[in-house]
Amino acid sequence: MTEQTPWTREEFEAKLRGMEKFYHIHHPMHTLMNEGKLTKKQLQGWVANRFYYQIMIPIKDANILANCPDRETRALWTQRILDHDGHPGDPGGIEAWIQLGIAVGMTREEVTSLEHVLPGVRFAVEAYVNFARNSEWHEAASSSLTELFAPKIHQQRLSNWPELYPWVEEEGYIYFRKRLSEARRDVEHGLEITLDYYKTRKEQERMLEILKFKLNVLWSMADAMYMAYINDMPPYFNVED
Ligand code: AHQ
Repeated sequence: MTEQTPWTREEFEAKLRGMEKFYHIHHPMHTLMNEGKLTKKQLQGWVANRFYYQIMIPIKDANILANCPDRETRALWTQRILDHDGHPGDPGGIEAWIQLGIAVGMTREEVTSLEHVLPGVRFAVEAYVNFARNSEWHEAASSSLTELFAPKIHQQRLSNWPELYPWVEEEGYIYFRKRLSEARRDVEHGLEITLDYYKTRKEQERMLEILKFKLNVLWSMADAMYMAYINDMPPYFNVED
């Protein structure tokens, strides 16, 4: 069978952006959230579970750094870890997410204890970290490109929550504001790595599979939260103590 012609850079980027329909902004967990239909408890559950994703992002990125021999790439990629872990002058995204937890009515300890993290969320996040740990660094780096679609979901929260969830304290918005610009910068770098690396059509198709894997990670996290907090069916809900 003859090798199919590779997509041009523009066609390849359009194929990647065409995956937006699988993004978790379309998951009922997020559509209910964006319609103001979550209770305080359900929103707290989402924040507490997403905290596990947030604290594992720097671990994921450190694995990419460990696998990446290219100094220039590492120098840029290191910024992602600083953005989350913080550095002098910026307490970082993980601290901002704890502020979000407090802003929705939890204590710092309730968030950082990970007591609310659901098995399905833990498994999905760990699948992402293990993918980064065990993959060739370009493939791991390009799996972050679900963030092509992230600015819209951050903007949605910033625009809609104040009216939908007026009880959320102002500090809760720090993370989403911070992430708006960081995600755009990260996507620029991630896209450049991706469009440069996958040359043949087969490699380009492989990248679409990698992006679908990461979209599945985000969708599965939302599935676990929907079961527990919307269907009121947390793990083992029907098992007698
Ligand atoms: O807050 C998010 C974040 O820091 C990251 C890092 C990036 C990655 O390396 O995979 N992806 C990501 C995402 C964040 N927020 C999610 C959201 O819905 O708030 C979106 C998520 C992503 O699109 O991958």
